[in-house]
Amino acid sequence: MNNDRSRNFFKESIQVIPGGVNSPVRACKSVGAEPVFIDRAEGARIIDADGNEYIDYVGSWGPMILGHRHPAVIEAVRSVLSRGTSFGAPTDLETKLGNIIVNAVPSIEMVRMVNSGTEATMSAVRLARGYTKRDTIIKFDGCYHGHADTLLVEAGSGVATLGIPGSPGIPDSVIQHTLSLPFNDSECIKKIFDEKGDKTACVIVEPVGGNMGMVKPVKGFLETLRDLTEKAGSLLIFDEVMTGFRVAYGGAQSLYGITPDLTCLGKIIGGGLPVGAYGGKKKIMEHIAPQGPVYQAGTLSGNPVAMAAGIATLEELQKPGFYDSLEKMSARLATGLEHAAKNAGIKASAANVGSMLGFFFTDKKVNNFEDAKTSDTQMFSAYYKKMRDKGIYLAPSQFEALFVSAAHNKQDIDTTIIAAEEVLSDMA
Ligand code: KE4
Repeated sequence: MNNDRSRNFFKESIQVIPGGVNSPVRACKSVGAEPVFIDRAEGARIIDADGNEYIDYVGSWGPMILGHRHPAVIEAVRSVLSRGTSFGAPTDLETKLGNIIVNAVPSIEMVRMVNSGTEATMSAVRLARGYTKRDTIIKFDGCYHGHADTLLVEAGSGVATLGIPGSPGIPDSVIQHTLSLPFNDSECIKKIFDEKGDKTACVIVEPVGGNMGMVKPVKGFLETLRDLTEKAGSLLIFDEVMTGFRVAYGGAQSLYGITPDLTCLGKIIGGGLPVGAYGGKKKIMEHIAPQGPVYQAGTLSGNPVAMAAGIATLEELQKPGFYDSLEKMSARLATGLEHAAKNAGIKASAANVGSMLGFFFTDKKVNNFEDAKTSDTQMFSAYYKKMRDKGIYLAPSQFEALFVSAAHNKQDIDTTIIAAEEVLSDMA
């Protein structure tokens, strides 16, 4: 595969951008590869600067659930562009997207738009602390909630990929109130709540782990979080930046029947443009400025072009049968990958929740970050590079999820499975 143009672009970008990328995991450092620079994308495919075409399972890390350049999204963006790009004043598009979200997500009665998932979780935690007047926050090892100081502790995603403990530049005084516990360990958090429940502002959790690879909640775990926080007067925050509108139209909370106090969203609700959001019960959200005293602001929050892309995307998701066919395609892929590994005699497991998939190079049942870290990351690196050479574009990290879009068809899935069979038997 010729990557000359990408290689030259990378030589240039590393002169002016740290690591040559604007988000660390894109540098493909942990898999010992160089990034390909993308020229364009269409449907389930992306095409790089050298004209190489790939079936895309990154989907811009989640937003592209419809596939790239969906006509409805492109048309909606074009229509707004004919009237302007940003006004710094309210537009009815923000109310329209807000209403779609309120009607879709069980826990959300009121919602604030921001520009990223990081802003959403950072603001939700500040709101929880302001509302409860408590300082302690609890997260889970391997869960990643963006790069706000208070949450960059034992995080997943790029932090796990690069194997860095957290980050320099965050004073102990800032994270002294942040506890990170093992995901899926109900006994552990029960003990912590016995000691600290009445000091805990919130528990923030990815209801399906997506930043340590894909890790499902074990039976009773989410229910325990709901029960403990309810009794202690703490808030339960579901970080659905990845799972929101991904695993179901109402997100993981609708799938598992748990109603959190606050929900963070991002990715899909922007349809590929920068949008995050946080929302929840009116009595909590009314504490947000200018209605209440908890401050949060943003120059481009609710940007009309981004709102239009989000509205067009969510309206497509409302179409009957959308999630059923996505689930079928995703399950087909997960089963195919698992069989490919088994037939090659390679220790690996695959699973999906809706169109969010995980593929671990370990035969251990993966219920938490420690389990995930038993995966053979060397095997993953070889797999990543060989699959990319066969035109399959995967996330360049064992600690990320894969995403299937509505644009992926049976042929794409079967091509991917065949590529995996060839690569894995070659690696065995
Ligand atoms: P952003 O600030 O990147 O929009 O969202 C942060 C975030 C918050 N919560 C969850 C559950 C997330 O998955 C994310 C961001 N996800 C990563 C990939 N797993 C974004 C990709 C990247 O960092 O480049």
